[in-house]
Amino acid sequence: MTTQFELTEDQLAIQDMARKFTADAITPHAAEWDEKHIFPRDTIKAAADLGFGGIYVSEESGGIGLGRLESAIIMEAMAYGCPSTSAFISIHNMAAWMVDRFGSQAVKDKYLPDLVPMNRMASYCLTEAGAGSDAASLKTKAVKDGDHYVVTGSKQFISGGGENEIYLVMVRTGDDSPKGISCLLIEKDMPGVSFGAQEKKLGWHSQPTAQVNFDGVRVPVENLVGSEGEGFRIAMMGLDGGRLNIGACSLGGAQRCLDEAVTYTKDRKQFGQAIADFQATQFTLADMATELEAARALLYLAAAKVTANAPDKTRFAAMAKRFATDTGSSVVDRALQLHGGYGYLQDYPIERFWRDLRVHSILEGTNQVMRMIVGRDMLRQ
Ligand code: FAD
Ligand code: 2MC
Repeated sequence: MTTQFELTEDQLAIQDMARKFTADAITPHAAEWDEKHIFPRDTIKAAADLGFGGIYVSEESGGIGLGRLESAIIMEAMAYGCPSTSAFISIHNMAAWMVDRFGSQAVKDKYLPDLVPMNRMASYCLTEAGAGSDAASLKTKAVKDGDHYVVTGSKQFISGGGENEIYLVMVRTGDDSPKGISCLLIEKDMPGVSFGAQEKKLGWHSQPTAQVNFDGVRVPVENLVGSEGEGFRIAMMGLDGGRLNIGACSLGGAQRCLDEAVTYTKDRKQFGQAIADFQATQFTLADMATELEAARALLYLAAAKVTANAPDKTRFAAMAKRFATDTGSSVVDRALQLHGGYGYLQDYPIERFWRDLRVHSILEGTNQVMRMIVGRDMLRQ
């Protein structure tokens, strides 16, 4: 009974590789990326050299064909150094998987050889100014004209916007229902594509976020991913995995802050003793560790369900995203408190993790939407 709750030797080896990569290539630089708003393209490319640009892209398509638990383990490990960079790689993986899983052979042949090694990087474009949580109300229009779609509209808050070369865009090809939505692959250089200014954000400074605009962009019909009308389902299936990864990024960031808090409280002395010797500190650390382990257990279970295509995978992915991101932020907040005033300074990494993790409760579906998904599913049965 116990072994099913432990990582296999292969999973431990993947975790070890991701941890080593993080310690060497991410952790030493993350504070500077954050402070100077540096987008670390070379480091991201180095992650792709390990296969992390196509973690759950099939081996036939050049990916490393792993499952969602392995992906969560990798994202968690990289987030220990920089949640923002790890989450950026996660979004690329979500888009690359959608191309592999739903794209025609022609689309796969054309794009995956560059997407998997991250020679070209991909964004996922669902949100619009008027369509956030109610994503199915999106208005970006694609009208067929011969062997092209003509796309007009605007996508809001796009991670990688302006930098990435490939945009997986949910567009309206039919009626106003979710079944009127399709998924199109649009290239940065296609005439009519433009970008808004880079958003100024609380966190996630190592990656760009911008509006993406389409003004009569002519997109070849062969760039349709899936069939016409299938776009919303494809977008939601992508998010089942994306939400796991975002939750995993919160776990990794929170684990880092918990480890920092243990070290700091053993070292810092007040009232003639280490603050770790106060029972209040020990109880706080104990709660942080307990809650983090519980969130990790749920997230790994949800990841296994998404890999297995279990009937309740969407419910579990939503539960895990909600719980891991809320727990992660709460753990980081308590780590900051245990650092006292120093936790508020950029001299220590905690405030960066506090800022980076905050958005995980909002994006890839707010945590209220996660509750909506779980609640609806419970009441449906
Ligand atoms: P709204 O939907 O307007 O929500 C506002 C508030 O109302 C929230 O608290 C919400 O939970 C609540 N609310 C809404 N409806 C309900 C309801 N029915 N019941 C209860 N409460 C409700 N999107 C992309 O497509 N691609 C990206 O790459 C991407 N990257 C992002 C990066 C960043 C840094 C950020 C901040 C956002 C990004 N997003 C991206 C957009 C993100 O997914 C949306 O911000 C999110 O889905 C919420 O939409 P909204 O901001 O319009 O908020
Ligand atoms: N897998 C497969 N199909 C799904 C699905 C899933 N996970 N979720 C929904 N569907 C199907 C659903 O079955 C239905 O099809 P059918 O009518 O054939 O049964 C169709 O999609 C419509 O679903 P709903 O009726 O549930 O649609 P509704 O509009 O009521 O609500 C909701 C959907 C609220 C769950 C969705 O709009 C949502 O997730 N909103 C949050 C938006 C979001 O997550 N944005 C993230 C943007 S990306 C980002 O932030 C990044 C950083 C990249």
